[in-house]
Amino acid sequence: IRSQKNRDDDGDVDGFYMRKSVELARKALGCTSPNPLVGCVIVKDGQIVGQGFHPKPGQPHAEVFALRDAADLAENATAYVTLEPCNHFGRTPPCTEALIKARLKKVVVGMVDPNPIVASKGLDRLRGAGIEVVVGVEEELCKGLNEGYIHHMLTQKPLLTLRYSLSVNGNLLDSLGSGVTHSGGYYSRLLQEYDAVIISSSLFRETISVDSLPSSQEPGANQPIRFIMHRDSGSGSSNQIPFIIDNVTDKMIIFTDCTTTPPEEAQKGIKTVSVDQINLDVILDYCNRQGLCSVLLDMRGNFSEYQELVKEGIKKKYINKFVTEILPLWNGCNQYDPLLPFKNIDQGVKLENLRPLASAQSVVIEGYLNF
Ligand code: AOF
Ligand code: ZN
Repeated sequence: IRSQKNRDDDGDVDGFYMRKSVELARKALGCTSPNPLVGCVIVKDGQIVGQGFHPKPGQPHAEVFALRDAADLAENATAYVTLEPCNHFGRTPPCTEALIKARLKKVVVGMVDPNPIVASKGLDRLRGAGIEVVVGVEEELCKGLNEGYIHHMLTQKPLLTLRYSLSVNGNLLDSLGSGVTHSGGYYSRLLQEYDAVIISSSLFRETISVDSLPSSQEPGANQPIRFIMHRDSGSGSSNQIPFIIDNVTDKMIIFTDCTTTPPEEAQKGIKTVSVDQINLDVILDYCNRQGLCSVLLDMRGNFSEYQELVKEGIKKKYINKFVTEILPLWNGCNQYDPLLPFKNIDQGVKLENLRPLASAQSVVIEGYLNF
């Protein structure tokens, strides 16, 4: 009776506990970068006796929290971990040694760690110590936890996602409206997952305040760094950033191609990066130097503001993921310019692994490119 309580109806015991571990891992959503989200449960005689997740860099790994929770009950138990246990001394000691010391009988792993200093060495170490190891349980779910981390580990580049919202008649929306940005909504949860978000300064009128920046509404959310691109208007009248900034936040950086940056007092402590030309090479290079694993290109308002970045992103294969949100709105004829007309369907760039999601507010299509 006891063991039946902790399994799905179809008897998929390993899948059941791995999904529990994924749920635990998600508790630290937005807090672990550049480290991955990792969850772990320890199961003995059909009962969960220990649980843990990795809360943030520098803190112990998921397995360590779960082992502490299980204490002596870990002996002869099975551990379910969403990511291969590490076998190296980083900021924390190796989890493999902790699992061996606690005398686990079996370790079930969601996915191999793409980190080259781990990459199956953790599995080998456990097997070498006589522990039974199973790999690849709920692998897709576990990979979905850490798209940015995996992509960054394998390519040394951040995952770049292009996001935008359309009316049903194919017009790009500028403001999303509170019906879409609310807590628990797709946009709010998406923002929480990214290390940085790129937007154009044209989104703001005269003042940028912390409140007007893209922000996740999830309770206690760790906000992404906001990259604001500000292009020289070319009018020649001013070469300064023409907006006032209220409420300084360290989670905001202005990229500008204005020939002169404003005096320091006008910047009000906001970090400004002056570049010859605003492009993805510059932005992604900056991300790499900061160790950022994921960036959201949040395309809103006037498509022409983003056109060059999108063109560059597709041509140089920098854009890895598309998130297209369609709102149940028809915006009246001639009010907005539609996106560029699609002339030849065979010449389109094809997305893969499509994931359609629907809610009462919108329909979202996630798809991958160069991933
Ligand atoms: C695990 N469980 O919960 C995490 C793992 O600097 P450190 O010591 O935190 O090491 C970071 C690396 O450890 C990270 O890149 C990844 O390979 C692994 N993270 N491993 O078994 C965890 N967070
Ligand atoms: Zn570890």
